[in-house]
Amino acid sequence: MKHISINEERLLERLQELGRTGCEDGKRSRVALSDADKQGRDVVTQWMNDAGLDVRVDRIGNLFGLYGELSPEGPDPVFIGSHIDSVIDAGMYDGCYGVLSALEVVQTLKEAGCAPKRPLVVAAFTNEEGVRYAPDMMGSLVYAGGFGIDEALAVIGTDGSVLGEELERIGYAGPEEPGFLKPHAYVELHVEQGPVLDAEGIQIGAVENLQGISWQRVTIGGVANHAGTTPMRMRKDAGRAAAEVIRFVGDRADAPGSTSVATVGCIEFEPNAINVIPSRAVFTVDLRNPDDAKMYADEEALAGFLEELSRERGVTISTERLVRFEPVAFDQGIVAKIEAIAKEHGLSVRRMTSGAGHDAQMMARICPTAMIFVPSKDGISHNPAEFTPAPDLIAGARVLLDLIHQLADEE
Ligand code: HGY
Ligand code: MN
Ligand code: MN
Repeated sequence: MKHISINEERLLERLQELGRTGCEDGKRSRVALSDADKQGRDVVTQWMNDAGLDVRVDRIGNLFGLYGELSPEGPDPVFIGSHIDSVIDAGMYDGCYGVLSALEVVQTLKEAGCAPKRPLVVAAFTNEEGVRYAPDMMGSLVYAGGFGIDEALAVIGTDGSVLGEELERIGYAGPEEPGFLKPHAYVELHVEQGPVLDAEGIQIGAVENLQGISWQRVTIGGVANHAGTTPMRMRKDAGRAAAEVIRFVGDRADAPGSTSVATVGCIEFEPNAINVIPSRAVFTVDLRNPDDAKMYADEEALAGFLEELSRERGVTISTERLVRFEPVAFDQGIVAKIEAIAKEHGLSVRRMTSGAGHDAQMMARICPTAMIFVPSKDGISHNPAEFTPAPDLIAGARVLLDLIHQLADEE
């Protein structure tokens, strides 16, 4: 392929600029469908327009920048994407790096006058994080047909808002039907968000699979009582029972030989007063494993523990399933291409599993899919200290450029 290279400064500057949206009191929270998310969406839409792409929005708010001739009888497009919504107090690379690198690659090919056989689509999917509205990876899940659009629009957020109303409010309730374009392939470039590449000093991850994700909300009902007068044997302490669950899931994941991970990320007590024994505890459990049977065994073990705890502590316990995504294997052909291209660039590369969920997990349901990782310093992510050095960012985008050029010229 004639020598084409990305505009490195433009990519790095856009990352910084997008990273400045959604910042308040020194914290970056571009939570799905918030004003901050709108701010980020408006900036990316502008850059897609500046690049001369045909900007489309679908009914769940997925944002697409199209390049090339799209027609029903023509070749299916190659999708390149990720997300720009973030967790609370987030870093600036998670998702944004993938969307902006996708835009950079397509803009570079367009500016070089390349007219690949296949059209190209830059995608920024709605609500990948699932922090405000479960499930996570929602926009790509709807796009892939795994979640009905009407059901998604009716989802109630952790703040009591209705997803569809918020989408209207920020002006991103688009006309296109989710799935309106059938992808020939989907590629997602992302920071690893884990410690593997950084610890091993490897520049590129050729991601061949992604672990399963199980999210549930647990509600424990106890009895409010005086923290001073109530004898320990008479207490029905929902807070103490919640603490035992947190300990249980952590110890099980920590057990020798375990390949599971687990955490309780959100918890609320009622009445939440220093001198009142909690009458209620509501919290979330996030369990993950690359092997579905092992994730299932973890879920069953937790269910058994909750039953026993309820009897022992005299509390009521109920659970609500929020998400269960099975592990996903990516397309070996694309993974091999990623490896080969990285080596051509003189980059160190290794195959690996993704510990985090990604839109690629959903797109793999409808087309050949794979991911490219670049290192996360000290493996930190979902944290403002998230960092990837510029040379690594550029290396990943260069691999993406060559991969997309190959995929876009496939028969
Ligand atoms: O939860 C995840 O792994 C992703 O960041 N949504
Ligand atoms: Mn992400
Ligand atoms: Mn994330």
